[in-house]
Amino acid sequence: MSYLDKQDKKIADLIKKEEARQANGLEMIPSENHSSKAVREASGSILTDKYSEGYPGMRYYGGCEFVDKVENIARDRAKELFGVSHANVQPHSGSPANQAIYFALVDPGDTVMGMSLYFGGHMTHGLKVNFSGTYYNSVQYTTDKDGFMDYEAIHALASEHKPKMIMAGTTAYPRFIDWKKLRAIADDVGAWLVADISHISGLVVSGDHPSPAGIVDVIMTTTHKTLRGPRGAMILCNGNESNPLKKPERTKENLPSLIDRAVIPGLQGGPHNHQTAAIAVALGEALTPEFKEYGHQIAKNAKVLSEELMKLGFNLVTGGTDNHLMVVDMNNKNISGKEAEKALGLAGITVNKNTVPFDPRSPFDPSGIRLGTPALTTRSMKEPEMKRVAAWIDEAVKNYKDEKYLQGLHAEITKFSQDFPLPN
Ligand code: DSN
Repeated sequence: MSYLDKQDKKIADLIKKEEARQANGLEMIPSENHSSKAVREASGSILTDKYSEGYPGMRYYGGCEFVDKVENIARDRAKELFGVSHANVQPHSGSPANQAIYFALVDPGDTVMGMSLYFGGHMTHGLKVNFSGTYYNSVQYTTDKDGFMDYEAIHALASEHKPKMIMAGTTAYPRFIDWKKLRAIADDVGAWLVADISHISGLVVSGDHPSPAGIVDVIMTTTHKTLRGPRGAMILCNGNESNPLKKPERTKENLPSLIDRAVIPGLQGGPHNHQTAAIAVALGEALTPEFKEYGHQIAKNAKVLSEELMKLGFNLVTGGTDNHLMVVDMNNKNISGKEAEKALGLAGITVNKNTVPFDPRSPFDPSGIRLGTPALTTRSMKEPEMKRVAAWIDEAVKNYKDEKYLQGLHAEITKFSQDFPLPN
């Protein structure tokens, strides 16, 4: 019996139930994954008890000799993995990391540009109700009618509005992002170019998505999606060695200092040292040849799953995928995204409802669903399993009103899942 079982049975039981839910079903939300036991051990370690505001060697607290080493290892591994000269591993998660980037590069009231959430962007890329659309003059680009990024339209919009920063990145876009085209647009209008690669960073590491390193000014990634670490985020850039003690000019050479000062004291207090340690462990895993294989398999699985779904008559936005995810327009199946999410959930397949480009429905009850392969690939599923998963999705959607049928499907999926246990 664990300490938690003895002390707080209510919470212990809920954690066990969540573990069983994950183990007995198929996690297909493309931003989710299953971290290793080593990552979770570091995340649940005694480092959670330590304060260390500042950076290694420059802390406002005593007793930081070990957490300094942990943070330096995380930073070095991040730099090696992404081929940059500077890494800040302290942002508590993706939204604060993006907030720090705004704080570093632009001022309230400045014009910023990003992809609309409803076309596959993120809230922090300029959504009106988010800080990014409230305190900045946000201009949003969409996709073309087929769901592809339209670089000519983005260029035209940038030329019209002259943003000071372009926040490029996606959460529900199934195709490669052309960093060089975005660089040319940013250069033409004199904007900073930021790549939010939270979704695809694992694929960037494995070479299955072009890397923005050396092309964009700043890279941000969360650490818990395809990168398969703990919840957290990193900001990566090139430039002179960081001097977080001095307020720098906004130049490319000063990016490391600008970012570090924006994270603390600009935005956050103490870093989460347990999280930093777990990030270091995950980055260590990502540096192995096995992780490259993992990234390749995520992409292969997504390709097969998307082809199978299309054979079954599903309408995929952009007609397929280049990465780990797909957005499925359910309109031709006469079921809404919300209904599909619920039916698939009852069958043990977890996905999320999602808008499709130019969605006639509301974001709370949109036309589509978003699904991906990172978590299933972690459980060692390969192409044959993707074919079975596609067939189950089809059956669940066809029988979405029949709860008994969906429960039967869940039992079948639970049996199948036992051959693909969660890591460790
Ligand atoms: N919430 C994340 C996602 O699901 O894509 C983005 O931050």
